[in-house]
Amino acid sequence: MGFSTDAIHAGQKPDPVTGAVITPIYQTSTYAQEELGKNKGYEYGRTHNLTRQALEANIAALEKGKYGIAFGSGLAATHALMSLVKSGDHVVISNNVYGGTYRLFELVMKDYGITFSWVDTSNLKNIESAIKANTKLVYLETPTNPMLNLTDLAGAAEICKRHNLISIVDNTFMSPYFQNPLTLGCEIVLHSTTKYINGHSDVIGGIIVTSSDKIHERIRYIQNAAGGVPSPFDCWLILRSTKTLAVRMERHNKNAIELANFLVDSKIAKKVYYPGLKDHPQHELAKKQMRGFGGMISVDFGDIEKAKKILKNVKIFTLGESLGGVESLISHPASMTHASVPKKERDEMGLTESLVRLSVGIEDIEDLIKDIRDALK
Ligand code: P1T
Repeated sequence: MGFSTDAIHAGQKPDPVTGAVITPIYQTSTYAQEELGKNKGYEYGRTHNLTRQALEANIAALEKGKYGIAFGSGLAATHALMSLVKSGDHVVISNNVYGGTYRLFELVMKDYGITFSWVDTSNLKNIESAIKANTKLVYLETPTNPMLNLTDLAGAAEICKRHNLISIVDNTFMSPYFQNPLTLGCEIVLHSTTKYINGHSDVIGGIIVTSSDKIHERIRYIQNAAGGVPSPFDCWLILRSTKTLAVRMERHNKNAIELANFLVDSKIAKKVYYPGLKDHPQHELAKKQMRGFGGMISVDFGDIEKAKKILKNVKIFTLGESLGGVESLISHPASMTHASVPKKERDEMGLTESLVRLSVGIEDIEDLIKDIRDALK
């Protein structure tokens, strides 16, 4: 099936009781059992929920995976993946990831005896040379938040297979519409469904997709044992949103390409980071492994005062955390999403105090360009 057909139909059948075309919100914590040991396969809401199952099957289909396992946030999903390692194990990870992922690993998981090597995974040699005897996972984010660095996923997957390591890809920035890491040989995909997948800035959620029976079994067990599940209503909202993911992503992509070109041509910024620009160091890789360039742009204004001015004066872009919604957002990674990352490490990757991140929404592009231009006047 094509992407949009799957987005609209996968995981969803008319409700057997009423024929309702839309999967109902099974807002229940428990299920009536017929007699001791006899039930309809549904016992307790943390373990089984039909709205959640529909969402999991839907996103699994979009990511070309066998299984989806949904969580109450992207970070809850990332935390569940940590059940694949134990004290003494080592993880190789992209040096630029979402600041909350950094915080979870460096400031929480390290206390459990897990060690991390933060390397620039855009150079595959750095992955290979960071691998140790106790390495178990390679955790990649591509494109990265907020520097938009890419990792060659087919190349990274090959290294992981050769060393018998599990490859994990945070695919939040691309959404399954523009990139499918499993088809490039990676083993696990993670999304903050809060972002493009839900796309309307009204839900916090996460999901893990894999085709490995063994990984699925373990993560499914953790989903129930630790219990970080999303609510049925949130599952329903996300399921409603995936139906329009393709049209939304096309528009995010189109608007972001235009805005990135405007930012370059108008010379109002010192540097524009966007994989769709020809001068992005991995533009060719972007064309190879992605089907679009996405809606995220980072802009270094080279001057904190100029960055502050734009953050304060924009009227259509909203100053706020998060990304991937239909409305445009603007943020200051150094003091917001990446405040937990030490300044030295931020500076090393170009995440300066004058860097501003744009989540380009699906409004009229003329209005978005005018908003940025007017904000600097
Ligand atoms: O916020 P949550 O649903 O828990 O997702 C965490 C997460 C994971 N991965 C990536 C790439 C992310 O960008 C995020 C969350 N990011 C933001 C809130 C942000 O503004 O960048």
